[in-house]
Amino acid sequence: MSNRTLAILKPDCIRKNLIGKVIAQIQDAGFKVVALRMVKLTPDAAMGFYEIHKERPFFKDLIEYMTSGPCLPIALEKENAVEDFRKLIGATDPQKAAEGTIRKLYAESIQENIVHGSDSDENAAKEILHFFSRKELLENYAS
Ligand code: IDP
Ligand code: MG
Repeated sequence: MSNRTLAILKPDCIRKNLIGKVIAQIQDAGFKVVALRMVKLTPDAAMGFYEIHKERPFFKDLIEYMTSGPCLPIALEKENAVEDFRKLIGATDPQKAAEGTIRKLYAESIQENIVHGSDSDENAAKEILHFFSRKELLENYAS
């Protein structure tokens, strides 16, 4: 799945009514939507997803933020998906993000930064399966 990545439009993206604009920017950059769903994460689901950060000082706030409203996971496909998507979204801290990136354009703070993007092919594969079944990924791929 090295041509795939997982995006999540985070709760601030949904609250700010930016779903359309952000997905348009993603598609204009050449990504194909393979699967998409709106979900309200439970604390357990958010903690599982961000397990790697559980010792970090911002972990509790991150879980509160990610469970503060619905979010929208999207499985995306493109050659070099992981790296190209990280470029498209920009640095974690919007103040450090390059001009024109999604986080630079729309993010409020290092925490409320609009969008998630997988950081490696290995994590992309795991993260996609966190939200979408193999069956639906296969069906969507065939369509
Ligand atoms: P990434 O989303 O750019 O990969 P990570 O370091 O994996 O950044 O952090 C996961 C998420 O945790 C970030 O997107 C952001 O929402 C939040 N976060 C990261 N660093 C901080 C911080 O220093 N303060 C508050 N929240 C943070
Ligand atoms: Mg990360």
